[in-house]
Amino acid sequence: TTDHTPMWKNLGLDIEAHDALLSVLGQAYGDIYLAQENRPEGMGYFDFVMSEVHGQRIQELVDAQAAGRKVIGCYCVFVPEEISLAAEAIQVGLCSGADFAMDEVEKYLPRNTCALIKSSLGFKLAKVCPYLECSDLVVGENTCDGKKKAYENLGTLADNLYVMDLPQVKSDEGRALLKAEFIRYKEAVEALTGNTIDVAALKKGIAIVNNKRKAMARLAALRHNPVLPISGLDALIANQVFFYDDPVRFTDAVNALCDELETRIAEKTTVVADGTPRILVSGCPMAVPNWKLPAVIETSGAVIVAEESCVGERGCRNLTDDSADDLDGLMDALVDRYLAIDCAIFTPNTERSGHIKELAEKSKADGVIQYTLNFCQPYAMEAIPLEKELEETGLPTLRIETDYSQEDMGQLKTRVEAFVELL
Ligand code: BJ8
Repeated sequence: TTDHTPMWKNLGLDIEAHDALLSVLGQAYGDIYLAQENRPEGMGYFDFVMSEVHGQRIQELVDAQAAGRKVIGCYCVFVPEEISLAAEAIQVGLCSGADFAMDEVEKYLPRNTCALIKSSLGFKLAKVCPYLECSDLVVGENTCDGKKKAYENLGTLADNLYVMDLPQVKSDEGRALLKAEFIRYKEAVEALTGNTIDVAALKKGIAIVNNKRKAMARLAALRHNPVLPISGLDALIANQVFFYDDPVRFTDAVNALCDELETRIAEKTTVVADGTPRILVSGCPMAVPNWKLPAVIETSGAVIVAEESCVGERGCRNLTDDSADDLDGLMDALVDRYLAIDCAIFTPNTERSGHIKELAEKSKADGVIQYTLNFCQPYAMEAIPLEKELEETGLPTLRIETDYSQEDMGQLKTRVEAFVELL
């Protein structure tokens, strides 16, 4: 294997801290992922990508930059990859799924900030994220209060932060704001890359991202089958890799995995015993390497069949209509597609409960686990009325609030096991 240390040094990473992060990550991946039995062979691709997450993929980004392309890092599924691709830029997710440098972070952010936000700042302060360090532009967005205020801090640490404003209400005015912001983003990406986005380029960007989302929809649908051909943990990895792999190569790998899953279903090859309770997980995004709750669920006698999450259905649902023949029409289509995202930062956010019920029905879920990061008000606030509504339709629901620490593992396991017993 190649020694990537010189590249990491060039990016300004703290090599010692970064080595520590990689070793924890590798250990956890082995314990949680590689320890599973009867995995589809197609997961080999994702295992490889994960093993090279800070290696080969970063080398590709650095090589692309040497050839004149730009890299854009982002934290939210509202940042339209179609526009980035249309200007030949590469868009990557900045994952924020592990605690790092928490003492340092608490010099900038209050202790009662959600783990995702703390993590994003921790990776910056500790200089351990090569994606963040190699990004030419980092895009923050005005979503929840925690994120938008934390970007003010991030802006003092990074000189390449761009903040996208987002509506909070899906009114005509909200739509106009999103459109204006997408146009401003398009212009910023054009200025960054020196490439002008024309109709053909935007159509190409839309096609690449639509194909990626179609492949994810295919994977999601295969998990609805009573013969379950893949674990929730493995599907989660595909959903996480979605954010930073090359989009075309990723789409091919997901489609190849789906071909195999179709064969598995035909041959009745399943990853779980008959009658294993099927769980839908709903709520906050699970960024790499946040595998804590899924690992608890899948070692407690249940299996995850769907994620109502931005790392999952909420992020992938809906394609962009590419039928318009002018830029304005295509931008409108993008705005329509993104404005349909049912993130809890919107008020009201009435579509979400319908989406959860529909997903529960399609995936034949026996119960819903609502996952909220501690101190995440938008999702915690929605969880209470959602629980009532879901239980009224006969869907048992468990509300979990947790963070990235391992301290509550025992307690989580006890609660999840008790819930699974009931199903
Ligand atoms: S579109 S869900 S990716 S904003 S968990 S930081 S909400 S306090 S992540 Fe999100 Fe975009 Fe919405 Fe999706 Fe705040 Fe809650 Fe933390 Fe959160």
